[in-house]
Amino acid sequence: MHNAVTDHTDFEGGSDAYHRYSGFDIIGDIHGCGTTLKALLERLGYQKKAGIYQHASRQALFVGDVVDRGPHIRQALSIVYDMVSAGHAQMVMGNHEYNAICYMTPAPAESGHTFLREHTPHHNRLIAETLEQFANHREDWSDYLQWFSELPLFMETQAFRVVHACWDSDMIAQYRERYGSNRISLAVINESVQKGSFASIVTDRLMRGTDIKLPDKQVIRSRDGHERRFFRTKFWAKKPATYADVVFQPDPLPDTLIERVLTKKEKKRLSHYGENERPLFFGHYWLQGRPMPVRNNLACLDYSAVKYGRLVAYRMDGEQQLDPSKFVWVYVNTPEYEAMKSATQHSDDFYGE
Ligand SMILES: [Mn+2]
Repeated sequence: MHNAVTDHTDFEGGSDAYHRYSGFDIIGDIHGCGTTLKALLERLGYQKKAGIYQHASRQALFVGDVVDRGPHIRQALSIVYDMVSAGHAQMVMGNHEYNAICYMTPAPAESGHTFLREHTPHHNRLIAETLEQFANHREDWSDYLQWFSELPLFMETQAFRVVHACWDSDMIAQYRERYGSNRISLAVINESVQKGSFASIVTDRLMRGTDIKLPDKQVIRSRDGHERRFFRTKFWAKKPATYADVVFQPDPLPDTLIERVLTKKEKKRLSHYGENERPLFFGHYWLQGRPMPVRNNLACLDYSAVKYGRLVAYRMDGEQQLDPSKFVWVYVNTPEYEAMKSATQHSDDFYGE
């Protein structure tokens, strides 16, 4: 049997991947939802053999952001890491893995900083659960950091592409030319903390996407209480004219801004992924509701698992028009719902006797 994936020879994850696998399951942001990850892998037909989840004919591709926020970060990391090590999965870096390295790495003495990512109250809060859960597993944590520091930033086959937040063809071409690889490295990370450097621009674009600064020093407060001076934007809008044409985030813009006309300078900040390009899979954007393609060739797989949303996968077999029926997901229930469910089950058992 031939299909678009198995026929191609330029898979960046290693030349044997396309021979061994007839399809790929691309999985969204996990953020420490380790139990839900197990449930999703099982639903996708992966089985644990010799302690490692695997599928006879498919490979899992993770879009990054395995760490931070959730209750089972170590479990999630160990599942993903073991799968990647054994060749049953690959992963691109998310901004949370990148932040973790920078947070943990001492800054050069002459920089005037202590760490590559400053330990501000906001940054401390974002990584708190990860550090807490690794408090008694420091060696494991430093092994994972070492692994993060060499992850791919982007991946492509001739049939599809994967990146954490935004595919920018020009920047990716430049990245390959400059660093000769699709992977990050400590050298790139050290360069990336220097404002204005190519490494800082490209890591920010690929792992955080594009955004626009709110005019007149305005601030919006997001649902989780953060004050934001920027809003996240689409990287696929065709000839956008107003803020409404580009906004892409769970928090709506205030009515006073939504119809605001984009300036030339703001348009320059945007990026454009064409309608005829091969399908692209990404995470990052905290979507809600029923998973579906953003467009025929675009699928965001982040459906806010750690905020009691869904952990989502897309089963990719090389099709060039994404199929809404190929999303698979597992709900993350609130503790209250779980308690209610087990109470119901208990009474069912009781009446069944
Ligand atoms: Mn994320």
